[in-house]
Amino acid sequence: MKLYHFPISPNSRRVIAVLHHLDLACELQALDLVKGEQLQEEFVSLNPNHMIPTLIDGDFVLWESNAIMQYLCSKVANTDLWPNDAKIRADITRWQFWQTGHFGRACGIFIFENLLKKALNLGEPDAGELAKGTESFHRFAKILDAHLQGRDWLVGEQITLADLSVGSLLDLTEMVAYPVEGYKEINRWYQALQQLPAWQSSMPSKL
Ligand SMILES: N[C@@H](CCC(=O)N[C@@H](CS)C(=O)NCC(=O)O)C(=O)O
Repeated sequence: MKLYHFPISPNSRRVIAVLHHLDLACELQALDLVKGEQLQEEFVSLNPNHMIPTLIDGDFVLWESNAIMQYLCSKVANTDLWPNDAKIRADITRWQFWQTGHFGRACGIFIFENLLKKALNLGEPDAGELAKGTESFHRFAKILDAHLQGRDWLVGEQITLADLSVGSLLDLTEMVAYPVEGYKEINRWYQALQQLPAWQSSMPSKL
């Protein structure tokens, strides 16, 4: 297998953590998004969205980080990351959709305004956009914090794909200044996630 990725991207990191946790062999091919390497014809022919992460497994090409994570888990007989139970899988998938559709979009405003604009020479952060991002971040962070009260992990008693998908967003907290201080449960849970060996070994060197 081969995975196209960008080292500091949370979307990449959550997939690489799964590869490490499951001990699956996969060649990692970094694309420099700042230089626009994802726009090369060869890559666009694999993923017309020109986005990482993108997995190649023989003649099968798969994009969308959460789909890749589920696919990787389906390669092993059994894993706590993706237990073989319909309700647990639906619950994990719920949080993965929530990450993509809601909390991740709020975080994305901070990533664009406070990190990408500078990297791509697109000007200063827009205060109005950051205010919208802050409102949206709090809306969803409150839900996450409340859910984590009295729980170690998002779904069931073990760490699952749900924790990797949602937790990876917080990797960029220092770089993009998410207003996460005061969310006691989120901070406790994110600290615990960092103890997972696969989380540590998948930490990009540039973070
Ligand atoms: N929903 C996608 C998001 C992927 C994504 O946003 N990738 C960004 C980097 S984090 C990208 O490749 N952007 C390059 C571009 O849009 O040209 C996933 O979860 O895989």
